[in-house]
This record gives sequence, C-alpha cells and structure tokens, in this order.
Amino acid sequence: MSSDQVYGVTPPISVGLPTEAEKRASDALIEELRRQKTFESPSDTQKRYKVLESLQSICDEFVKRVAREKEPKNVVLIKNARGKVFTYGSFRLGVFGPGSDIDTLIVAPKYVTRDDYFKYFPELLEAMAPKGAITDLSVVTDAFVPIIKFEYFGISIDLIFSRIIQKQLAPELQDLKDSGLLRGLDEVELRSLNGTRVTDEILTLVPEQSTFKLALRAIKLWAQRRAVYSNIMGFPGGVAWAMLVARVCQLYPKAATSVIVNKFFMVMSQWRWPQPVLLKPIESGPLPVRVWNPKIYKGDSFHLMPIITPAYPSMCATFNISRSSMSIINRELRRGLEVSESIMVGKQPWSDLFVKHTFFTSDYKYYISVISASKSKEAHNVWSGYVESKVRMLVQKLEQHPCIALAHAFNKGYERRHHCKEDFEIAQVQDGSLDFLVKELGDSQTPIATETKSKSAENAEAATPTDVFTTTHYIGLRLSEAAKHSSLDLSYQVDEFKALCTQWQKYQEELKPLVSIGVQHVRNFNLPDDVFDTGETKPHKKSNKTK
Ligand code: 3AT
Ligand code: MN
Ligand code: MN
Repeated sequence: MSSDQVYGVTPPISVGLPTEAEKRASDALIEELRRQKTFESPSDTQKRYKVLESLQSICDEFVKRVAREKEPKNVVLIKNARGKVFTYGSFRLGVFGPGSDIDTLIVAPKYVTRDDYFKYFPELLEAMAPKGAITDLSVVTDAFVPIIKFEYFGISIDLIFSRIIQKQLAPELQDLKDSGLLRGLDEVELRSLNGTRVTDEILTLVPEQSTFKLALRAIKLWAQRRAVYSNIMGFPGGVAWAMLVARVCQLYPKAATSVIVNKFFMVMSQWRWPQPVLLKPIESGPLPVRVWNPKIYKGDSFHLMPIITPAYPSMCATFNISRSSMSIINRELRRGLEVSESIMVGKQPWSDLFVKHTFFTSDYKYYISVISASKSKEAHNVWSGYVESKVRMLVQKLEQHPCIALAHAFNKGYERRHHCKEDFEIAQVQDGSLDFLVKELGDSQTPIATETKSKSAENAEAATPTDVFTTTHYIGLRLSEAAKHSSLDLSYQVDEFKALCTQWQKYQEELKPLVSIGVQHVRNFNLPDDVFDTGETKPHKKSNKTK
C-alpha cells in the first residue's frame, strides 16, 4: 500500500494505527466469525475454483460453437474463439460463506448474442460437466438480468452473460474496468457487466482489502441477524453494505477490523442523509446512459439513503429504501453503535452484536401477512417472485395510512407446502391457513403435482390431492395515536395491492388458474410456530385485554 494515497471523496478522519487492545478486539471478532461459521473450509473453496475452471472450458467451447455456426469458413476466427468467465457478488468480494452461491458472468465476442447463450449454453453445460454434476437447472430469459441458474456439484451458480464489441476477446482482457467496453451494448448487457465492474472497483477503492473483507463479513452477519439485509424488501443488499463498509475503510485507512466495525456504526448512524455515500467522484462517461444525479433526475432526489455504485454508469443501490425501512435501519445502526462501543472497552462479547432480531417475538402486536399461493412449483417460482417484488409497494401504501406509524416488512418470506384434498382446503390455504401443512422431511415425500398446462391441472385438481405452495411475507405494524380513535381499515390499500399483483400480464395470460394472492391481519399471539426458533417464546394472548 502506498502510504500517502488518498481513497475516497474526502481526506481520512484518522490515519491512526491499531493499538494492542484494538488488535485483540479484532482477534476476538475473527474468532466469533469463525464460531458463527461464516468461513468455508479450504477444501470446499478449492471445489469452487474447480467448478470455475470447468465453466471456463465450457464457455470457450460455447463461443467456438457459435463461431463455427456463424462463420464456418473463418478458420482464424474459429481458432481464436474463446470467452471469459468473471465473478461478482460475495465470491468476488471474498466474503462468501458455506452456503453462498457463485455469481458468475460469461463475456463473449460480439458475434455471440444472448439468444445464442440461451440456446446453446444449457445443453453444452449438461453435456460437458461430469455426469450428474449439474442439477436444478433453470433458465430465466425475461428477467431484468436474464440468467441461467443451476447447481454444480451442489454449489449454486448464478450465470449471466454479456458480449462485448470485439471480434476476438483481447488476450490481455483481464478485467472489465475500461468503460469503453460498454460501447455498443444494450441495457441488458450493460446491467450484466455491471455486477463485476462494481465489485472490482470497490476492491480497488479500499486501502486494505483484508481488513475490508473481515469487517464486511461482520457487518453482513450483523445485518442478516438483525433482519436488515434484503434489497427486495427495502433494506440494503450485499453490494450496498459492502459500499458502506468500504467508505468507512477509506475514512480510517490504517484501522484494525474491530475499529472499522465500531466506526461503521458511528459514521453510518450519524450520516447526514440524503447526502449520498460515494466511494469516488461520480464519473460522466462516454455513453448516452443515465448516471445517478438528483439535480437532473427528480426520481433520484427521492432516494432517502443513497449509496452510489462507483463503476460508470453510477447508480443508486438503495432506491428501494422507504421511510419505514430507513427508521428500522437507523434504529439498528444506533443499537450496533451502543453494543460495539461496549465491546471495544471489553464490557461485552462480540456475540452480543450478532444476537437475533425480535421481529416476531416482541416488536409488534399487529402484523399483516401477504400470501402468494400456487398449485404447481413452477408457477410458484414465477408468481411468488413477482409478489415478493411488490410487497414494498404495499408497505409504502400502509406507511401513508393515518393510523399507521410504521410498517416494517420482514426481510424474507416463509415458504411452505400444503397437502389439500378438497377445493375448500385449497381456499383456506390461499387465505393463510396452516392446517394442511406438509412437514418437510428432507426432500419431497409426497409426489408433487407439477402440471403446468392449466387444463390438465384443473382436471387433476378435482380428482386427486393437490399440493399447494405458499410464500408468506410478514409486515409488522406500529399504530399511531390516530388508531386509538378509529378502527383500522386497510381494505383500500390491500385491494390496490392485490390489483397491482393481478394486473400483471403473465397472471392474466397464464398463471390465473394456478395462483392466488391473499392478505390477512395476524395478531402476534396467532403467528405460526415456524417463525420462531427453538428457545424463543411465542407471544401470549393477554386474557383480560379487550383490543
Ligand atoms: P451471498 O453470499 O450469495 O448470499 P451475495 O452478496 O453474493 O451474497 P447475491 O448472490 O444474492 O448476494 O447477489 C449478488 C449480486 O447479484 C448482487 C447484485 O448485484 C446482483 N443481484 C442479486 N439479486 C438481484 C436482483 N433481484 N436484481 C438485480 N440484481 C441482483
Ligand atoms: Mn452470491
Ligand atoms: Mn446470486
């Protein structure tokens, strides 16, 4: 590290070196991270590299195949045809754990299109990987970022694709930092390249990578335990938390891991939002693409906690954050500050920072549950994903209700499977009943009805038992003063939300006979057992209370 290089958009707050006590606190933190199983064994990590090597050869073969197809006479082109595998996400950042996927990007020369990718890659993958190695293959061509997902020797792989405008990939193409590589690409391709470009830049913008990675592991674990980790539910996701930790590393370039974690809570709990968090000045690049700028784009000025990606074209990674989720995040940052201050003076152990949230056990009396239900697994994958992406809209409508002070969506949905014999049982499940729950005993015990054509599914449903798949999201409500004087009527907000879900073209055209959306009130003492861990106490009904 060149000692006088300045990282970030301001000078550091402190360039102080760690004290012995701070080093000991870092060791204790790493010990706790180990205890909490956030590190993977070296042999499992070795397996990941083997899988990546294999993907690289499949990728080369794929490009060659397209070259042969499109330019059968061009011997030189075919000879030089190759692609390149890049990674992004937690693997690239070096903060992956035992259950992490590998987020992978394939880059190919310009004559290889996305259509080629979806046409050839899945079959080549199955053919070239060792027999039985590839499982759970699914292809999503119409997503915001189109993707092929599968497991390779049990490791989840998210595989996306982009070409770049080069006839052959330059042999010296080691990274994607050059913004010129974006020239001539469509929006989907830009988005696909973006993940790798952002993670790579983040790593170059921190003064000490090993400190950054350990601190980020701690913050990710904390955010997951406190249920403030989930882009889709209006909280920062992995990339956003990474950028916040990176910014704190810039402000304390020589500090120990323990100090970074403590200062993270200090700096972020006192941040003057909506001042954006930047890792470097925003670049205005060579292309006619939109770059985050609240002075030009009105929409950008509504971002409550803007955290801006460093790679051109810069975007806000946290546009999903709402008033309610912001107040939850701030509450957790203040708690983190309090606990970490106490840890740094030796009064508390690190394990206290990672104590589980109390969303279901004591935070709220009133909850709303959103239940997406489907009669086939395939339909459910599509439908539950869509509904999940709309839950934030319901939260925003609820926030505006005069009787609601806070609407807090839990960061993940609960997936359940139900075994129904009659139509009325299906109807009850769709309304949130757990009376027909299938206890998951390892993998599927009962055969799953996987009809996707609606006609056969309708016929099958009357005669034979149907499995119903549900995903339930819980929203905790804190009522306002106004709620004391009127009864809580959310029917308008709920109906609007349901309409939003059922207006979806895919619902209207294919899913309608197979899926449903339900919204229910749930009192804390009526929450289902499976949201509680062993050892947690479910709230009790107070016998003499009226409301
Ligand atoms: P894990 O260790 O895998 O849990 P991660 O940070 O790698 O943590 P993901 O694999 O979920 O998390 O995501 C990696 C990146 O993929 C983050 C983001 O740039 C992109 N990404 C994930 N989900 C979405 C989404 N729904 N829409 C757009 N981009 C997404
Ligand atoms: Mn990942
Ligand atoms: Mn992923």
